[in-house]
Amino acid sequence: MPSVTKDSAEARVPPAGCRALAHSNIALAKYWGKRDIERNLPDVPSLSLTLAALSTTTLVRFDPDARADEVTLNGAPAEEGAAAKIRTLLDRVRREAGLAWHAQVITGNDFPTASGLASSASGFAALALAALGAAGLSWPSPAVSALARASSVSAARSIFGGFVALEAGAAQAEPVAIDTTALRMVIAVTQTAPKKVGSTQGMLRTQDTSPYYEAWRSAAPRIYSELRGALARGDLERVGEAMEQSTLCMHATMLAAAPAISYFSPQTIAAMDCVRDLRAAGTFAYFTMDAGPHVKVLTLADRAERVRRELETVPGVHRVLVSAAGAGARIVEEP
Ligand code: 2P0
Repeated sequence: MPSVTKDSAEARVPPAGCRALAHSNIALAKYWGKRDIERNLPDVPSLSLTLAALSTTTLVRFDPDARADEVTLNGAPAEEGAAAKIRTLLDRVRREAGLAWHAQVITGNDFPTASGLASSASGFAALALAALGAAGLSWPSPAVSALARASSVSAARSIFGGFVALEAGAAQAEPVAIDTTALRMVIAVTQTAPKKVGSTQGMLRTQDTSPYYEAWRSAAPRIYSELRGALARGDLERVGEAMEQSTLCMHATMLAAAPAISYFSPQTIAAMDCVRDLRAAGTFAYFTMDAGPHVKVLTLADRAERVRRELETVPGVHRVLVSAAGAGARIVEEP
């Protein structure tokens, strides 16, 4: 039977476990590339907006009678790759808590998993917070962010709400205190199948083989600084321009990898054109795409419905979501 390795550990473990909720985030200035693969540190700075409309809820319960870690994702046993990453995070928490019990993990997304809607960001943020709580540990947010980052760099940012920055080489993200109430992210969902090349694999291949990686590595910090400065000045047009340049530079870098990595579908291109047309007609709207075909559009609260209606007319767009900025990851009671 598993045993407790520190005298006090057992007493702190809540028998009912701990449930946490984290929102996904979309980077305006993108992260793509690792400075330190072992420690999972980012090679370039990134800046994101946490989104209220996309969330993961995760329950973790350490159980003295469990014979193995059990992971349920959206109602079914998790596939081995995801389960192994989850066990690695649980092992870190067990070491910190001096606990040897196995855990039950029950996690669910309210949006399609692993399709480029940043499920690993909200997933590992919720898991980090729930696992610490279930082990009886209460850590400050920067330390929770570092734990989440060790599993998935973008998850470091989902610990915080609103705008969030993660510097190149940094262990944890930090909140950027800028008002988000006037902004919305409109998300055109173009498909729901899991992506063909995972983010980690995609960025490592890009680093190893793309002749444009060095250009990306030097451009990304400049774009990040420009975007962050424009945000602080309230120059939203400049924010939007920098945001589009960041995503297009990132995708250009990976298109030049060998073999090429291409996340765009015909619908992606059509939705980008739709956003450009909206802008030409005077509507504030700028796009960004991640490791998937969906198009996320930064706009203003009073323009969001118009942007949604236009995106709904793009052939191949299945569904359009409108999201305000979300809060940071938190412990929740029953779902
Ligand atoms: C981002 N993405 O800044 C970028 C833009 C996707 C495109 O962070 O290897 O799941 O687990 O650290 O965080 C997705 O990559 O990668 C990502 P790992 P992660 O949001």
